[in-house]
This record gives sequence, C-alpha cells and structure tokens, in this order.
Amino acid sequence: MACNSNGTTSGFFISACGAFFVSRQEVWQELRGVDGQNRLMHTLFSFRRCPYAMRARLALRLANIEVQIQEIELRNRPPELYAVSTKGTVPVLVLDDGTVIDESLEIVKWAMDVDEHDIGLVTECDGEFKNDLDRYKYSTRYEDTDPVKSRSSGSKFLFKLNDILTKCACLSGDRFGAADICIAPFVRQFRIADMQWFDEQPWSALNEWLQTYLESDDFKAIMVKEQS
Ligand SMILES: N[C@@H](CCC(=O)N[C@@H](CS)C(=O)NCC(=O)O)C(=O)O
Repeated sequence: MACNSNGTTSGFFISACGAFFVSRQEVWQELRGVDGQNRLMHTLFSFRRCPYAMRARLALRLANIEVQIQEIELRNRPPELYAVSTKGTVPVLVLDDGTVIDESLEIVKWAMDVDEHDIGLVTECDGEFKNDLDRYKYSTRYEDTDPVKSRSSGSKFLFKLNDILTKCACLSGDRFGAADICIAPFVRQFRIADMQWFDEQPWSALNEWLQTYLESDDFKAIMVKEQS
C-alpha cells in the first residue's frame, strides 16, 4: 500500500555512535520544519535528477502545496529515509501529520485530480516505456540488451503521445495536468540519451510539448539545486 499513516513503525538509525532503534514518530519530529508562522511543514525526500521526484515536485508546486525539500544522495541514502519508508526510494512525502506517501503517483494523486485517462497513460509510461528507456539509456547495465531495439520499442509509446498531442494541447487534455507532469520527466530522459536523434524524429507535437515543459518557469523552479 502506498500511503502509510504514521504509527509506531520503527527503523534503524546508524549514527557515529553506532546503531540504535528509533521510532518513525521520532524521525518525523526531528525532520519536521516550521514555516514563518510556526506551522509544521510537509517534507519531501527528493533527488533532484530523479524523474519520479520531478513529477512529485512539480505536482506539489502546481497545486501550491508548500513543502520543505530534503535532498538526498542516492548513493548515500540517509537512515531517515529508511525510517519513514523501508523501500528506500525517492520521492517520499511525509505530511505534517506524519502520514507517509512513498509512491510518486500517489503523491501526485494526493496533490491534484488524476483521472482514469491520466492513470492509464502513466501506468504505460512507468511500465513498458520505462523498461525500454532503461535498456536504451543504460544498456551497459543489462546483459543481452540491444539499445537500438529498446529505443525503437520505446518510440512506440512516444508516437502514441505525439498522436494525442496532435489532437490536444496536453496529454491530460486542454491543460497541463497529471499525465503531463508524470510523463514529461521520462520523455526528457529519453531525449537526453541522444538529443540529435530525438529532435530529428517525426514527432513534432511531442517535441514542442517537451520544449514548452523544459522552458517553463515551473520546471526551472523545481530543478533549482537545494542545499542538502
Ligand atoms: N515506483 C517508485 C519508483 C521510485 C524510484 O525508483 N526512484 C529511484 C530514483 S529515480 C530510486 O529511489 N532508486 C533507488 C532504488 O531503487 O533503490 C515511485 O514512483 O515513487
């Protein structure tokens, strides 16, 4: 289950003094920040370049939900992250009441309206397309993988998106919505693998949509480097 209410679940904290047991409640109390008016704040564990974290940060921003960002290093994940979610993945949103949401799509759903059409597209993105993207962009990490085949397979989803975008301004319809927020970071990654190749493909509506996303003030704002 993606959402866990804050309870008595505990995790291990490793400190310079050794390992000791700490409750999630204690971690939450340690982490929670306050805004200028002394109200508790939501905390988002994030990694700047993670596409799942990008979708969470953008959804929260567009929904005008203020959070403090806890930037982590994936190579050196802090014990606080495991204490709130044993999965150890980012993003994780810890609400000001201690509720933990540790799936990016669940964070988006918590922040804004997400309809069945959006969920269908995002599920395709996170499934087959992400699989192809990884095997294309990081082919050396996989055995017996042909990056060109994976690129071609992933392109089928991109042509499908292009088709939608020739009929609607955005994947979610008339307005930049949950499907756009969730999928754009992965299309960006696919492009980064070989930008020249990507820009030459006959998916001009997709290219235009991606450029609008990349050049938006909102995208630039969520990519600002946070102090860790
Ligand atoms: N299904 C998760 C996936 C999150 C995910 O895999 N994040 C990556 C960073 S981009 C991560 O934390 N990887 C570390 C790991 O898998 O152990 C979500 O949507 O939040």
